[in-house]
Amino acid sequence: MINPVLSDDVATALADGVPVVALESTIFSHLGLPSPHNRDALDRCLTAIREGGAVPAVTAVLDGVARVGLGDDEHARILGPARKVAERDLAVAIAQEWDFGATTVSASVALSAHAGVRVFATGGIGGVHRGAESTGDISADLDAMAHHPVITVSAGAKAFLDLPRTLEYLETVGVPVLGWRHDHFPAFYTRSSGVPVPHRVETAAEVAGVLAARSRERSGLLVAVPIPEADALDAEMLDAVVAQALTDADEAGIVGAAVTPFVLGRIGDATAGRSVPANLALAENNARVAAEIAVAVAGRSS
Ligand code: PSU
Ligand code: MN
Repeated sequence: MINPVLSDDVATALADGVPVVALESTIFSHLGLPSPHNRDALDRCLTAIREGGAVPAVTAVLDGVARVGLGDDEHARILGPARKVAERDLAVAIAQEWDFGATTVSASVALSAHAGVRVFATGGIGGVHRGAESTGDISADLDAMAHHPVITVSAGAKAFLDLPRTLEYLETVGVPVLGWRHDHFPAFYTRSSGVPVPHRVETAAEVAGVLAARSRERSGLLVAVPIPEADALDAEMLDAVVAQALTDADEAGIVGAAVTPFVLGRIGDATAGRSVPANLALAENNARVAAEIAVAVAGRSS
């Protein structure tokens, strides 16, 4: 079985009951954000977690080793080109000794669980894609949340997924979805998708309480945090851009993994580059909320 290597500071924190927040590496690699914004995003997330009183734990596969927590000198290694690693790919990345496998949400949640880390922050999760009724494209992120006892903190799901179906799927697999001081599932760049969240929470202590009281020992939960008001993009404009980009992608025969960068590129063009600062702001905000939750979780178990 997989046995991730922990950095010294993460191992010490876990042993001492000090709060830890895991981060994925895909969003900070070239798969997620362009340079130099990716470095900025990573610095801001690490700082937000530390200022919140928790120890950050970046997950990745480096030189064929699954890692939870990197040394400061190693963080630069996740800022470049990468091979995407979902949970099922972890085993392959290890067996084939990949230089750098960038962990997605599913891989990060799995590694967090194996390391004993209870809280994980990201930008947006993967989910049920529009048209999944014919393509079957449903992100492994959803199943990972159902099968590992980790709290995922995100600003909803990727901008162009089928959000109602994503929430239906999470209901089916038994993942509680908690709106952070908000009644609607956020839509990444915008605060509300219009789809109600099943439950709303106001405090980190409530989130820790839900984790403690869940009925399946090996299941996690999702905390949906809307992007800060000042950083949100215009919802109507975004809807139109995404719809057009998906049509264009379809007509150009762009499918699978190539769709995300194509659509994100279009959103960047249409917002005159404002989508990248929005992405950074929401990731940092999620890291801050995750640290608060990690402090509450650690407080409960001490
Ligand atoms: N959200 C984004 N951009 C991304 C991702 C999410 O706006 O690049 C990444 C995350 O790492 C997430 C992954 O876990 O995409 C989901 O990929 P897939 O749909 O292939 O499961
Ligand atoms: Mn997919």
